[in-house]
Amino acid sequence: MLERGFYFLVDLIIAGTMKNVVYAACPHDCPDACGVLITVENGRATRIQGDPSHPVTRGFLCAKVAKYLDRVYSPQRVLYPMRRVAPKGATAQGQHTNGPQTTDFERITWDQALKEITDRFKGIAAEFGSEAILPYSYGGTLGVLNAASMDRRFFHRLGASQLARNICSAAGEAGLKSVIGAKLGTEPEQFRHSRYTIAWASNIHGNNVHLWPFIQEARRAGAKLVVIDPYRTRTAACADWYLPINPGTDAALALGMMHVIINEKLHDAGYVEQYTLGFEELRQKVQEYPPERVAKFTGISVSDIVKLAREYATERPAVIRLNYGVQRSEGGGMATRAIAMLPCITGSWKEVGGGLQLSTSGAYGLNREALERPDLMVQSLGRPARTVNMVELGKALNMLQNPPIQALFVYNSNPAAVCPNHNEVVRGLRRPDLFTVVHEQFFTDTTDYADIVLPATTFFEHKELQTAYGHYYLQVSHQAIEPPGECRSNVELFRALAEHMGFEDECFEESVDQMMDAALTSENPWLKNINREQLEREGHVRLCFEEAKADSDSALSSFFLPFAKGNFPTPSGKAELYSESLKAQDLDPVVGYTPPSESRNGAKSGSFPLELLARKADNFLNSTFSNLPVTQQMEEVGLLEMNGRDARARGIADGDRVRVFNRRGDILLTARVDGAVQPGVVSAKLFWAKLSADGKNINVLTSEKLTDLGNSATFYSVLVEVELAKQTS
Ligand SMILES: Nc1nc2c(c(=O)[nH]1)N[C@H]1C(S)=C(S)[C@@H](COP(=O)(O)OP(=O)(O)OC[C@H]3O[C@@H](n4cnc5c(=O)[nH]c(N)nc54)[C@H](O)[C@@H]3O)O[C@H]1N2
Ligand SMILES: Nc1nc2c(c(=O)[nH]1)N[C@H]1C(S)=C(S)[C@@H](COP(=O)(O)OP(=O)(O)OC[C@H]3O[C@@H](n4cnc5c(=O)[nH]c(N)nc54)[C@H](O)[C@@H]3O)O[C@H]1N2
Ligand SMILES: [Mo]
Repeated sequence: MLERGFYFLVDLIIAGTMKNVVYAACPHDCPDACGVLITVENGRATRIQGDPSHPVTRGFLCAKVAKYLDRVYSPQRVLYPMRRVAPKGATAQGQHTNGPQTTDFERITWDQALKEITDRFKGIAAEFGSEAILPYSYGGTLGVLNAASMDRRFFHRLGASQLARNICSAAGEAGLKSVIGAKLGTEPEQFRHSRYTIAWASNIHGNNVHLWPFIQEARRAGAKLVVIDPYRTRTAACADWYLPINPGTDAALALGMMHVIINEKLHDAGYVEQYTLGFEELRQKVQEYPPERVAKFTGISVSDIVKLAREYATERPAVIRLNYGVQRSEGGGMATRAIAMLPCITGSWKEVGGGLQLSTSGAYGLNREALERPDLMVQSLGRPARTVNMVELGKALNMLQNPPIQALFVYNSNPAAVCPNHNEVVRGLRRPDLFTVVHEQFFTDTTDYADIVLPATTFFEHKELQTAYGHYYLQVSHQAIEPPGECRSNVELFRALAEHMGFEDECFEESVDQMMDAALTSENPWLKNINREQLEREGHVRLCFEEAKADSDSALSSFFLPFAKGNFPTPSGKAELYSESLKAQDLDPVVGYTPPSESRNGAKSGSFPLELLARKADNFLNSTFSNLPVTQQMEEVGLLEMNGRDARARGIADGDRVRVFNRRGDILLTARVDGAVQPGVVSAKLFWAKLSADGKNINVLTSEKLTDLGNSATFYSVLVEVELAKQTS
């Protein structure tokens, strides 16, 4: 049944055509979480546009979502449950499955699929214990319900292994929270009031494009934009000042800046005194990082370090847009921690257009317990089920014992493309005794190893509640069209699986609306006056900050300044420049820079001389969108970008086929000598393995090594060598 809400902007009947506009919210893994308007004519979506009334979307969409009708109506979509009838992986002809016309699978009914899956699960649980079953999900949709609700209830009740969802942001989260206590930051609307913006590891044009108009507005009023990134992004190309930095050295740069700021007394002594803890320890620590030493690590000159520090501390208000690129590095937690200290010592949290944004997601405070029901967790071994880090999937599938993983249930993710150490992941996925289920919209790299593929809806086809990690609006996304074929949402899939398992708990019967109401029933004061009916009527609603801080200065009351008067939700209630909890973990309680072992400054620098940035593409979203012709047209794939000096030293010219390799694997790419990277750094983009010329993916080169804080992935601490590819006739 179509679960439409009440929010139709237009409802027209023109010459027998039923036309309406439905409010929805883009659920893809992006900070912008756009409000979108979908025009539906006679049951078919005919147009998508950004909602002009959404204060951050402001009427435009990114290039990929603007073409979303091509995704929804793609002939490549998975439409029916399918069962594997050919061996896993490449078929005999070396062909991979990339469409419903596959001969690798046969169509089955939903009932057959659900029965087969639950029979296998029951058998595995009886023989090995239910911990032998591993769910695997990440950011396919960030919709509140379809990302984490019925699925979690199901796996808790089943007693499956738990998944540490650390592939993206865990190091940054740990670093940020160690200083300011929460994932809160400057709202995008305030960037227009900034006089000095640092985009630090932040490819705003590519990954966060709805922030860009605010920055441009500020620049038209005279503000300066500085970009710190080892890759010359489109954002860097547009900046007033671009500082290429050696990968993984950001903690050193931030410490060097603080060296200048503190020693030149450019910090805000009043703010520091009232609202921070450990300034004296920090003052001592930064003495180890004079600009002369920092310049050697970072590749940024002494004069530039000094200038950056002085400008940042004196041009007011100054804001930092920090993004997650900085924490995909072995020392990423400490790097985030060091950068997060900057606005705390300059006191820029006090100012409209000041502060820092890494994420805003901590503001929502939805009732996750009600959604996920951790209380249902079956403790078959007298303790909570073990936790497997999703970054270490290769290790888990190949080496984990007691019990070994016997079943893998993938949804909202494409691990055969996005996981580090791809060769090991694929080795595990090929195991004949592993039972793999994949719930997907498309036949991805991962479905090539699935025993059962199940068809998933897109956000056009289900109702959802949507938060954001780059702004402070909550949205309801309405269902615009009927699901094609037999697609089911994640919520409906896990509801059906629970029924087939014989789980009788009432929560498996809750409707989507009931779950939304439960999510909104929370202690969080910022949600106090927001209910589903309002969201359904209005589409997007700003969190209620004004109400919660009625005592603050009236001039500031329309802006959200979470730390203007301290109020850091840390153990001490202050910004922690010194952290007892880091000390308890045997980590530097202040902050420090440790060169990544896989870097030119690091212990393994001799073995492979070049640092690889295994980056995201501006026109894909991780591996999503990389299979659609309409988005492929916008993105050149299969390139290794390198500096002229490194190319010449290896006899490589622009356009040559090159082999990029390290101990973990190798991949063939085409050299592009374009000035995007400095000497010593090379860069390549994430893409589906099976669509690449050699069937490989850049993650053959990345490692399962974890970050210093948060046990996150280290996609940007990778050493490689490059050589001309041997000619094959
Ligand atoms: N178009 C598009 N948008 C996306 C995504 C996508 O794939 N494509 N991905 C989404 C996801 S999953 C996320 S998590 C968000 C946030 O994603 P981000 O973390 O912002 O994205 P990245 O591209 O990983 O990193 C940002 C920038 O950091 C740079 N960088 C890499 N290493 C270093 C370093 O050591 N120091 C510094 N200073 N910079 C470094 C990279 O070159 C890159 O330009 O974006 C989301 N938005
Ligand atoms: N080399 C390298 N690797 C990386 C990164 C990098 O920068 N470089 N970035 C890392 C980061 S930051 C992240 S967040 C991860 C992302 O890892 P993933 O979250 O796995 O990201 P995607 O590649 O976008 O795959 C999501 C899949 O979910 C599917 N999907 C979408 N909506 C739904 C739905 O409603 N239901 C179901 N069942 N499926 C759905 C999509 O079709 C898509 O195939 O990748 C990481 N991997
Ligand atoms: Mo991510």
